Amino acid sequence: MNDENSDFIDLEFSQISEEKMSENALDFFHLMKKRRTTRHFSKKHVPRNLIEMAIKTAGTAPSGAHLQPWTFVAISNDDLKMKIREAAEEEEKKTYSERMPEAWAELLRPLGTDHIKEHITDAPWVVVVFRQSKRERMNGETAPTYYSQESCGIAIGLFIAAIQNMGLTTLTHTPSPMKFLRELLERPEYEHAMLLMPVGYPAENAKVPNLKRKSLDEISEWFD
Ligand code: IYR
Repeated sequence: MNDENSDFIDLEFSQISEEKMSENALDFFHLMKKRRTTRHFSKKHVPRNLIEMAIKTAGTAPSGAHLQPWTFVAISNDDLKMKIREAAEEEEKKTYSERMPEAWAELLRPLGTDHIKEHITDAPWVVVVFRQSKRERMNGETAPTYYSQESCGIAIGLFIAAIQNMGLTTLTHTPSPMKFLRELLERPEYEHAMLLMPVGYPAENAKVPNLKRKSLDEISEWFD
């Protein structure tokens, strides 16, 4: 702790009762339990400051060596959203019709996904998350980042929770391959698009597949 390179400050922490913890835990669980992935978005306007808050929340995520290896690109421009949609649909058309093996396709059929991506142009915002695989050292050399997949995955989880908490909805869309996003959004070669998330209100008659989530028993093992 007294290393000369370190700069430590006191942790901000306010203790709450276990009763309050249980109440908070239950409230948050109920909030997140209601989160669903719909592909049907309304075109209703969403102010930029809400997207900024979701990105700021995502930016609180822990990251490997605190490198914060993420760039969130937020797009509300209609022309750009249309270009992204066209490029995504072109790739996805090939994925769905030629590249996807049957073992994969059989799982997607009940989810009703296909290569048509209206959500990219319907939603007022599209947020694309880029993972930085490299960084610049103080001396100007290029060096790797560490655990960038894990770090970005955690940040995306916080982004999704922030969107749910503010009363909006988002969809985790993975147009594949995603290289076109780096080109369209003019990101450097060491940034890799990870996920495209339309954000907005659900359409009035938005539908979701009738899915069941695994129970606690099914997803956990305990050594009490
Ligand atoms: N990338 C495609 C296909 C797709 C893949 C999985 I795994 C999904 O859970 C849903 C879709 C797409 O985004 O449509």
